[in-house]
Amino acid sequence: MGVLDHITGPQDVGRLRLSQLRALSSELRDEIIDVCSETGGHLASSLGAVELTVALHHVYDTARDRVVWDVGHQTYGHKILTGRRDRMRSIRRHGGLAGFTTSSESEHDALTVGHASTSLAAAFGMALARDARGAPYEVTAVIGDGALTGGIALAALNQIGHVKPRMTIVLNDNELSISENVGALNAFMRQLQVQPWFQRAERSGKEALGDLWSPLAEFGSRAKTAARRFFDPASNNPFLAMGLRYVGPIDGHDVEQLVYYLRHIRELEGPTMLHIVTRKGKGYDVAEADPITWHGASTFDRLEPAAAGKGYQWSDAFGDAACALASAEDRVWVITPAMREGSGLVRYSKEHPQRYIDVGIAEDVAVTTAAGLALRGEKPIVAIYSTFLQRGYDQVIHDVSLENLDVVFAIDRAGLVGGDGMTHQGVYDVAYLRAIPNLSVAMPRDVPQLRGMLKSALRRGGPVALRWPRGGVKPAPDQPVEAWPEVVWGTWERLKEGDEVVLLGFGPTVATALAAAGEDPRVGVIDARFVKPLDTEMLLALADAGSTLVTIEDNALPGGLGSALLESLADHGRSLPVVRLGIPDVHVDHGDPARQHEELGYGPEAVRSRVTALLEERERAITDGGAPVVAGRRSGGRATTCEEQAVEAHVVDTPRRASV
Ligand code: HTL
Ligand code: MG
Repeated sequence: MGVLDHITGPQDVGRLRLSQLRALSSELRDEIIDVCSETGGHLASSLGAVELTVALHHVYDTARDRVVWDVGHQTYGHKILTGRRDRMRSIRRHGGLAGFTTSSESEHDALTVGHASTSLAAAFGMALARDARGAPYEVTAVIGDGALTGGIALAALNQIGHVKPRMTIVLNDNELSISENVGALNAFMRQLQVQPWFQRAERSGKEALGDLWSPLAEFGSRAKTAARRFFDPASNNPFLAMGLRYVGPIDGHDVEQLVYYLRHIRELEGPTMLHIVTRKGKGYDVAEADPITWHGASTFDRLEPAAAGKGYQWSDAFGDAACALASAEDRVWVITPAMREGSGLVRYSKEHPQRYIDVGIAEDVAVTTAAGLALRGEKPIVAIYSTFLQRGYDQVIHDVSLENLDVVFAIDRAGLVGGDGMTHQGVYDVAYLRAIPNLSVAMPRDVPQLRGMLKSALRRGGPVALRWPRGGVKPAPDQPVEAWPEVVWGTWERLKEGDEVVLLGFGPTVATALAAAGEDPRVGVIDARFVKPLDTEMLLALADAGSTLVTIEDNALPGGLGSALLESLADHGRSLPVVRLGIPDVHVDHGDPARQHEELGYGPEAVRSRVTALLEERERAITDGGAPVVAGRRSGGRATTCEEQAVEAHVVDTPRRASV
């Protein structure tokens, strides 16, 4: 049995001798590789944080102290050490552990998280709460160099350096966000590492730190002097300038050294930043060699690892279309907030480097930069995930919509996203965008339509949000931009005749509708590709026909396509049975989207049985000479609205927190 086998919880890590920590780190690393090979997940970041994880659990009691991990994607080691080792193989899967820290999962998870850059403000708040109550616990935030590019992180630093609560900030610097990290701060951090001192330290570890490796009592002042000495001139260090005590950079893979620093910083008043340098993917050759590919791994063979090919994705279709549009029109730009790979922009970034900007994990900056470009006549596309555009909401309204600017939002990962779970679900954008004046919101059902919508959006101008899901799509043959058919703005498309029950799909749920309708002549299918502007003409024609409408959408029902229809019908004084299928008012956990669609009542099987029930109800109503059917209940008798089903299957139980 190794050291890891004796760890039943983090308290056991605290009891280990310093000399055992290295062995524990190496076993932990091995376990993470093993787990990820079976489950996939955030391998490279978790490997890079192994020694830090062990050191934090050696120094802190995470049941009492608060260790706030930013993003939470680097915490596989933390989960293994905090009583979840036997459930690791369920991570990111239906009913299993979450991929990020989640407070309902463990008392050792200080924050429910998944979006970047929140750790500093959250830890700052916790430190304020602690001090207000005179409570005896420590607060430590762990933030990556990528996450530090986010405005919320920088603004929190500004506060922390001003108020100066006692807290530790570990800056885990591996030079990478998902792709190469960007920005001036990043360049500054690179400068630090070419200091002769740092290179010596890398070579010979603690020896080079000679005078820093000093008795406890002297640590604070010595660290300050030492830090000053390393950087020339010291006042150039932005962290010092922001009012933090700064220590580093140190080797983040030397676990003993990490323990030493963390222990001594714990004794200091005020906020201290410990800057550690780590290697993403550390200890697993392929991941170290290509940490960008191995940032988020699919399952792999440990001994012969190969990154799994994904096939043609919606993101690729967008990236290819963006390349073509930028070649055809020299005012087209693409802006990404740190998601070059995920948004399908690797090729674009190489072909059009002059009109490609990665602004870092700063969605707000992405949107307002686009506004600036558009104000000067350029045609920017903001390529952004649905879940991350939430960070740029005010900017969409205040900076883009008010000016009615020519900005296209290319929204990826719209819908349920699978393993990333509730922090990353792309299900709110329809609701939050529909309310914004000037903005159009549409969703293509295939690649030709994606091309047509992008092209039409750029030609017609004004703000446009186009969205597509995570996952694969059938590629379309290459065609010059001129040959891409444009889309008549605000129109739907009738794909199948039938007017008793009419299914309205949106993007990928058009296929669901077609599958559910089958050959039944009573069931019609419409591609409701614009949720704004709505095709009112077609909608009113459906009202005239007295159809029962079923909207199917892979997004939140409140404020979604179905809601839009009902609002419009009400505004036109029409009343029609409308069944809204989609995601009710709950957070949906990680899992397999296809299975979740069925459970939530809008997968092909669920829709098919719903349609059968609706047709029967219509029949009964006609035989009984009754009023038109107001559907919303299954024929089984028990009221099973979407909300009730979802509450059964999907409620994420977030316990109320006790006072501490
Ligand atoms: N935008 C926001 C607001 N949150 C997240 N999580 C992302 C984008 C996507 N994202 C990640 S992990 C990550 C990004 C950009 C890179 C973070 O870099 P950092 O950590 O240096 O902080 P490292 O990966 O260990 O180097 C996820 O969605 C998981
Ligand atoms: Mg990083």
